[in-house]
Amino acid sequence: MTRVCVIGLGYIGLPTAALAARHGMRVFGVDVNAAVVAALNAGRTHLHEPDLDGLLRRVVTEGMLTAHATPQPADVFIIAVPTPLAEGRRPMLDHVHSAVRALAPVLARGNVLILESTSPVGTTAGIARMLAALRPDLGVPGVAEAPDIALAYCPERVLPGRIIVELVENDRCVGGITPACAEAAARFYEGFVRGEVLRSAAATAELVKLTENAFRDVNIAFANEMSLVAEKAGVDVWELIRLANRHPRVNILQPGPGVGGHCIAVDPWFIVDAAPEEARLIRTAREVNDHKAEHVRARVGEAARAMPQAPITCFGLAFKADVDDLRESPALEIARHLAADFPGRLAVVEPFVRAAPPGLDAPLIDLPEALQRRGIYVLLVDHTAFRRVPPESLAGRRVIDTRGVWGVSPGVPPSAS
Ligand code: SAJ
Repeated sequence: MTRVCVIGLGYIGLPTAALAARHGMRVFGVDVNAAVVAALNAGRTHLHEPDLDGLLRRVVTEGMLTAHATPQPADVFIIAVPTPLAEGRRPMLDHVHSAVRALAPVLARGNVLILESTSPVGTTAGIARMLAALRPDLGVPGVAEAPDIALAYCPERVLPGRIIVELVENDRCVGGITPACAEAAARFYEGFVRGEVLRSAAATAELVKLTENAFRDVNIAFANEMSLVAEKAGVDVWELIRLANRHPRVNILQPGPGVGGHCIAVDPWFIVDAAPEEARLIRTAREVNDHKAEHVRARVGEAARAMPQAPITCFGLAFKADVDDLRESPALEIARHLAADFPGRLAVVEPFVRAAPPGLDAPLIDLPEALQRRGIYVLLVDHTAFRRVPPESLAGRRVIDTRGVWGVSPGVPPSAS
């Protein structure tokens, strides 16, 4: 039976561990957070993700998945730890490096080590050099002529909310330090992935991941920029995009209050950091998307000053529809600023959150209560519950709809909304 050790039990590591266990592998999950380890051993998860709960309970009960504080001997090691932005928008690789130091002592001949964390080009090659220093007794690919282990990079590309489905269905790109490394890592994924597993080099696979998210960021920036252009021209941006998209080779994404989440709002900076002169469009797209949140805040500010007694209600804090994830959320940032700019006037409705997050000085109310309020409505997240709000509940309110779900466009003059 293949033994797998997954280091980092977050949104990627935990579902991957559960799926591998479900496919007959003996999995050891490792996390530095003792609460995560304890919860997992009790069959519980700290994440909200469709289908994950039942899957976990099953593999934990069967004894196929156990959680640990430190790496355990295994055949395949997967590193799935966060790589956030550090000071100066530089990639922070400390968690990856700690994981490598933690697993190095238990690494053995014949093992496969796969990095899944989003990483700048050269990170996997850097791990090879680290391992060569930490384990001089092992032949490390890229360093030794006759490698004893395989080392590869394989980015995840799953969409939060669809993680379990996409882990199985999506194609994977596996980049090895050598072709033999790619082959060994690809065979592991072929144990549970129904999509195609494509072999490449480590540096290419690292850049593939960054490219995918930068591509999406640039495309969303185009939509956000057009929303500003349309607003200035007094044109309904949603109708504009709907009509432009009837062209057979045009497919514009949707504008919003900015771009959030721990991936798309972060990863393009890894490219800019490595190629600041070359990545001009990618940098500008990031700036356009960040600016959109400031624009929304300014626009709500204008309305709030024009209606000095009016209560303000923000609909949504999450970074996107129907998730509870607040990381890098432009909605949360906008709400925080509005609460500070207009003390005592703001209330927030976010069905996916139980208590107001730190730094948000405004009461969290439920949807029926929110719809009793008058004044200014700011739609920040296109949650399904908000889509179902009947038009009559909006009557007489000043509506600023950043997602186009209530049929009210920022391009339409205020009197019409
Ligand atoms: N957004 C818009 N307009 C759109 C689409 C998205 O404003 O038309 C906003 C969302 O509201 C959100 C942000 O962009 O704030 C990102 O949302 P998303 O649904 O585009 O992506 P994520 O962050 O949930 O997941 C992305 C995915 N990457 C791509 O689609 C290229 C996913 O496949 C990756 O696995 C994930 O990043 C990751 O982990 O890197």
